[in-house]
Amino acid sequence: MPYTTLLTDLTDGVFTITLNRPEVLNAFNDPQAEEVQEALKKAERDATVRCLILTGAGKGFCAGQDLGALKGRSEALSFREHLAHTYNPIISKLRSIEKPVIGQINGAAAGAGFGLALACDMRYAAAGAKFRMAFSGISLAPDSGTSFFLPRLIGYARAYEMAITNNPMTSEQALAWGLVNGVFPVDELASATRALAVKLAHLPTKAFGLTKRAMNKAFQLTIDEALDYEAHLQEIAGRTADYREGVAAFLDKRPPKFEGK
Ligand code: T3D
Repeated sequence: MPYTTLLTDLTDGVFTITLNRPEVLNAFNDPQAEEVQEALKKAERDATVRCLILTGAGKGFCAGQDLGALKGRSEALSFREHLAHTYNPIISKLRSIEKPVIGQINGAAAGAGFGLALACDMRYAAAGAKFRMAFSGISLAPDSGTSFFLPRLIGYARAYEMAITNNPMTSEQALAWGLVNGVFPVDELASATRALAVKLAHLPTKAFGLTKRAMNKAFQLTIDEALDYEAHLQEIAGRTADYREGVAAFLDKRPPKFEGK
């Protein structure tokens, strides 16, 4: 079935998911949340996908929950259940998919849309893009992983201030605070992100996946546990075809040809 809320493209090993509800800055309704889950599962299963880009159509990245779509929502609907069926599986999948995921932040990222951006492995933003927690603006608490990622990225005091003042952060501030990896003029963002993604898609995908697994896990471990876990993952990485190719290419003094396995 074609997607109704997304555009997707797979070229040169890069799977691009574009949220496509530009009239509401790509805010999420339930179909969009379901389709993002489906697209991520497809990208995870497809071995020809070796890097992902997540972006938005039009001038916004994603404004979080579509507040207009709440009109018909039953008072009895549990927020917990709604999150369990919409944003939580998306955020979990973005962290567990063992391929690099690049957030191409073309415009405003707010609420669950901010969470989406934060769950990516790297973020490149357009000059003029802004980031806003948004939850306290409608008297909600943080969700979509924002309380997990934001203090880790910019420190507790800045994260808490951002959450309770609801002040937007510019992409320049985000760069200075390490929230994004780079900022580009708006008309250069897509080509710069794509160039990086294509490059990554031709490098050792399995090792990149294990690197993500190691760094995800390291948040919960002591140094000795982390050393042991690294050794466990190296056992896996050291048995890949790409490892053998990497060493052979180095010794032959030629560029390696990585197949992602
Ligand atoms: O289970 C649950 O439901 C709980 C889950 C919650 C998850 C959440 O995400 S809660 C947070 C929801 N999001 C927000 O509260 C964000 C509200 N929007 C904003 O703060 C700002 O609009 C932005 C920072 C995103 C962008 O600001 P700006 O100045 O660039 O644009 P704007 O003029 O405010 O908005 C442009 C249009 O998008 C405007 O419509 P119009 O007037 O042109 O027809 C605006 O109403 C619309 N829009 C923006 N955000 C949303 C939205 N429409 C629906 N839902 C939105 N979230």
